[in-house]
Amino acid sequence: MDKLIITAAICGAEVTKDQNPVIPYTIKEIGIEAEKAFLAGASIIHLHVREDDGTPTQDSQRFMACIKEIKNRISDIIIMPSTGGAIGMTDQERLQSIYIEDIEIASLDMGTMNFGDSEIFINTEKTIINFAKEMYKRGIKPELECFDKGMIDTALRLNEKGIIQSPMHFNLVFGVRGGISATTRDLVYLINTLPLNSTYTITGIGQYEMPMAALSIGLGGHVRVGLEDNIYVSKGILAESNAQLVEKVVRIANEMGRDVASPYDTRKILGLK
Ligand code: KMH
Ligand code: ZN
Repeated sequence: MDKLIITAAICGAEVTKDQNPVIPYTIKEIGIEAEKAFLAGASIIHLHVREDDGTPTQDSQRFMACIKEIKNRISDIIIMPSTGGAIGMTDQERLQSIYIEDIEIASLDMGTMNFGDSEIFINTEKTIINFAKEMYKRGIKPELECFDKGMIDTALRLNEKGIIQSPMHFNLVFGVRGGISATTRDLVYLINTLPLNSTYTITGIGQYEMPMAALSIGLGGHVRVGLEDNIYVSKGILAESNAQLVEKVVRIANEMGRDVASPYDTRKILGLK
């Protein structure tokens, strides 16, 4: 098995300090959370950024400032900007996060879905193709965000057309209301539909974060955790930091005999430039 890549989704676009006061908003808070997550064992930071008041933004300047802050603290960490942004943002707005030098990998959302009780996360095929082409042009590997089986099928179809290149790297997300459920049955089902030469990371939302992580560690997949997906460290207890969630994954991996990947290992496993 490859070493375990741990991605920390430290900020997100939806969660707020009202829900958990340690959600980072400012450039400095984002830098500190990223550094602590790295020291705990994360090699990738999945990055959303905010204005100081918590408003989500895809502004290139703000992304650049946050990336600089993180890289000043840990020079070799891998930063994966979100191109999903927040619900309701335009495509043009969302793409700003990759109009920056030296981005190695970015998220690419593979379909439209209900997102929670009243929102729709819109990713038409035209949008996906446009984003994929832009990433290809810039030498950025897409992490294919799939919240359901049909989104994997879209990735496979665009791969056949040469719009998304092999080997593909997937993030399979379980437990968003509107997406696939967070069950062992569905996790095994989705993994079995992936091309053999692809890599995947698993994200479980809310209470499903650690159970899905443990399954992925055992099966040879990779893991994403962080406050974007889950604000609790255990039932009813708010996480004190992203690092606390990463530490939990490292403990599970240690118990299961899986080594954790450094940024160097991660670049090799994912074939990043
Ligand atoms: N904020 C969600 C609507 C991504 O980063 O690419 C979308 C999201 C996915 O977080
Ligand atoms: Zn995200």
